[in-house]
Amino acid sequence: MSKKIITPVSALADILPKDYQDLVTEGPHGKSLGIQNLGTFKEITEEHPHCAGCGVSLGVRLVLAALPAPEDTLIVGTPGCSFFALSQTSLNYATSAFGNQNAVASGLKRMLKIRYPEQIKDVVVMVGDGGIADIGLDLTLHSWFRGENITTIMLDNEVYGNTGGQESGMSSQGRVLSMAPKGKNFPKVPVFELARTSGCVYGSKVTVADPKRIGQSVVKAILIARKLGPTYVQIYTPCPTNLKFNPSETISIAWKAQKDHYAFEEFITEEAAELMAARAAT
Ligand SMILES: Cc1ncc(C[n+]2csc(CCOP(=O)(O)OP(=O)(O)O)c2C)c(N)n1
Ligand code: SF4
Ligand SMILES: [Mg+2]
Repeated sequence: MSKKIITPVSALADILPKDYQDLVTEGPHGKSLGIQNLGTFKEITEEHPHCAGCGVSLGVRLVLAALPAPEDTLIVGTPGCSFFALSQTSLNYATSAFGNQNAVASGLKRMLKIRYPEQIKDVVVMVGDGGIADIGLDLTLHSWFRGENITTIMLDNEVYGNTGGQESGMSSQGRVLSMAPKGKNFPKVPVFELARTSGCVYGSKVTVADPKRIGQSVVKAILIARKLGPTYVQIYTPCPTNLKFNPSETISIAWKAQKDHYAFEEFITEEAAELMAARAAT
């Protein structure tokens, strides 16, 4: 969505809602803003229908604030809680049948390269853990094997939040859930490790308790995907409703997870590291 597309014709300018006008004048489109500037600009997503304290909505907010070029970004989603916030943003957004997101994103990225040969269009998949680690795992892995220039972001709340608490491949072993009353009997699917061995040239594992690292990871992942190949960011976004904790504890739960099973991890190929170093030097 370029700034030109959202700018109203002068006849409509004063009858459009203030929120819309603010987006045109104070939004991040076409500006060099990031997570460090939150609070100083009109955000791409502000209202959402998520539960109080939802880690997924916080993850969505932080990722969107970090996008290096929101006006030239296409987000690809799939059913799941993130869908509700993403479909209400002032951003290009395409949805897919559950689990098909990386196949759809691959096609859209290829089409955008042909349609806009002189422009960079970032294609970013942003979906839940179930969408990637379960039903969409084959299509995700194959997009990585093929070396598609797309970024995949998992919002990992370790449960099927949207459908009432079924076990996900990313739920921790032993986790009891509304619809997994005996507890999960196998460990988290190692998607982060699979990303490393399946063709991703950059990967990062972070939590919503660390916005700065989310910002850095998202920027690196998108810039590297433009030039070199698939990248992956896995964000722990705990769900108070299904993991049954108080909504005010989301950040402290994520903080604790960082010291336990969700410590920060990052991998980067030599070529991608050189690309980032060259960019930092300019
Ligand atoms: C093909 C298909 N199977 C199942 C569903 C039902 N469904 C919608 S969302 C969802 C689970 C989403 O879980 P996750 O990806 O972890 O996202 P969350 O809601 O936790 O953010 C399921 C099973 C569907 N929409 N389409
Ligand atoms: S069910 Fe969980 S993930 Fe879904 S909106 Fe509510 S808190 Fe967020
Ligand atoms: Mg989930």
